[in-house]
Amino acid sequence: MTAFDNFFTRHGWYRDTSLPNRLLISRAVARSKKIVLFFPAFASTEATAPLSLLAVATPLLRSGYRVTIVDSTITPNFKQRVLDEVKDALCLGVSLVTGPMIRETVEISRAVKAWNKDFPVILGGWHPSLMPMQTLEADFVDVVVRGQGESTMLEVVQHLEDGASLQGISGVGFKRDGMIVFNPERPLQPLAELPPKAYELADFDAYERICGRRWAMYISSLACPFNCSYCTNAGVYGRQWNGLPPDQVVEETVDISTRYRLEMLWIVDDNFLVDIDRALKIAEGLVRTGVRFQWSIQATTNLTARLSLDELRMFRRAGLHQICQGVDSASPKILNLMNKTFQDFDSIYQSAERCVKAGIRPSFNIIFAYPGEGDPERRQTIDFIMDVCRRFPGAEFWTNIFTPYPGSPIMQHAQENGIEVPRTLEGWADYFPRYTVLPWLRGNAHRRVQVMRDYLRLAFDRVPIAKLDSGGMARLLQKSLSYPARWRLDHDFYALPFELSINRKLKRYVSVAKPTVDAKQLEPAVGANCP
Ligand code: B12
Ligand code: SF4
Repeated sequence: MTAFDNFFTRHGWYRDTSLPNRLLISRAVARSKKIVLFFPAFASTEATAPLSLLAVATPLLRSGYRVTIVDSTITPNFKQRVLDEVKDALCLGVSLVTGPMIRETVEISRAVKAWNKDFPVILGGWHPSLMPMQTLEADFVDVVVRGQGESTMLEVVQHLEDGASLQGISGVGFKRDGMIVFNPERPLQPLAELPPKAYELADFDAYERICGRRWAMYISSLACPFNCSYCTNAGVYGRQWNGLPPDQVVEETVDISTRYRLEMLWIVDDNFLVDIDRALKIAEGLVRTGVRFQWSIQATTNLTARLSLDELRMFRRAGLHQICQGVDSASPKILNLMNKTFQDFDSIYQSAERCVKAGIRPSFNIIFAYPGEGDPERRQTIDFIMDVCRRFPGAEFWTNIFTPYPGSPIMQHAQENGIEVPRTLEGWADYFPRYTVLPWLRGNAHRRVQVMRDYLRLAFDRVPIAKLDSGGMARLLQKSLSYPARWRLDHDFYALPFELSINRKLKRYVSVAKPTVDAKQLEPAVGANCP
């Protein structure tokens, strides 16, 4: 999005397009009380109910609408299902982030439009929020909702039902008489003012069949006070952190986990530990209830390191089993470029040591090939990973190749450095960290980093959310491959990677429950947003 787009979509404006001159809300569309929400597959086995749609659903349900969620991950014939469901519905809402989810968004929206070109298709979530103009330019999209969707979607639906214009609904972009119209942004609502998520709509049995584990996402706070240069969060949620009161978190998490018999909750807050007193009260409250379920959080290393060993042990007693933390690089130069100066190496080591001692798994994220990272900086990071994993067995690292997202501070710089920015909504479908080839990391250099990442996966254990059962023998063989993998990483030697082909063969014996709609078997993306 250009600065121009940004300004005008923020304050509201009109733009003439060469779109066919038609009213968005055709009188031909049934005035139904039924809303269909679609969640496209996100190429991961970490299947659970989409929190975004559960959030959007509550105000609709409370206002008397019926909501049907079709999640492609648990619905093999999802296209037909959506087409059947929309027949007597008022509109279709789709939630998506930048990347592969766009593929099915386009497929479904086009199919719906082929059935009835006047049927309203509404897109919401991170990608439409960050690229509202380009998203709305797609001929199969009628409305984009920017930012929080609870109140906006309800208002959109009410206006559609009444056949009224969407003019005046903040946070909405839409088409009218061949024009793209953006209303002003909707001010952010603190989480405490938002209604609880409609977990009752989730088919947890179906998710469990795919993932092998019964779990859900929960959100207890919004935003993050930091501003890492690769992060999109400030672009949508600002930097004004706000959280739910501890009692509410305890009550809701206990209720959800018992009601739906959940084994685990992933608390998706950007930075759960911003208010340490609140976090401690949540843990104390959970200990007091005596209800046991596992939970994991995302937090920065500097905040994790502020917790003493005793406090971490208390968190463990409360069920906390994993803290995802974005280390991102072990090069001070790169951390500086990432605007991550709040993180120092002492705190990373302290966090790893205390978490492991307390029985909490420290999960660290790494980003390779950030602009400015050369071989020496990458080597520093590998050495650091090896050191932490050897000194603190149980610590784990998840790596990605840098992918600049629209709305992040680094995006402009990345473009100047030759990153090709897709020009259409569909163009963003292949924009994905696992495939990313950067202008400064192509060909052999790119292959080398991918092989190195494969060896890192082999060298040290990691625990994904999805249950992967490799069987005793395969596990033993995989374990034995970890030693040559470590040797290679220590010596920076990746030629003739025969261990990787053995491992790939072994993986054939691993029974992975996977979404039938996901054609590519990809590494599970746990802790995608570890700060
Ligand atoms: C959980 C999560 C995941 C899970 C998703 C699991 C699932 N079943 O949904 C998993 C692990 C799969 C995942 C994967 C990835 N993720 Co992710 N993930 C998140 C996380 C941490 C929480 C999302 C969430 O549920 N929030 C709570 C809900 C309530 O809020 P929400 O999603 O913002 O929804 C609200 C609004 O957006 C809006 N809305 C959303 N949908 C809709 C739909 C309609 C119709 C309407 C009206 C409104 C609306 O209303 C909602 C309520 O207010 C966010 C970070 C964050 N702070 O949100 C990153 C985040 C969404 N992920 C991100 C990324 C980059 C990824 C990955 C590419 C990471 C990777 N390394 O592979 C992959 C991509 C997946 C794919 N294949 O496309 C980015 C997205 C950036 C972008 N431009 O789109 C985020 C923002 C992290 C970040 N800061 O960079 N992720
Ligand atoms: S990457 Fe994490 S720590 Fe950095 S700004 Fe984003 S959410 Fe905050």
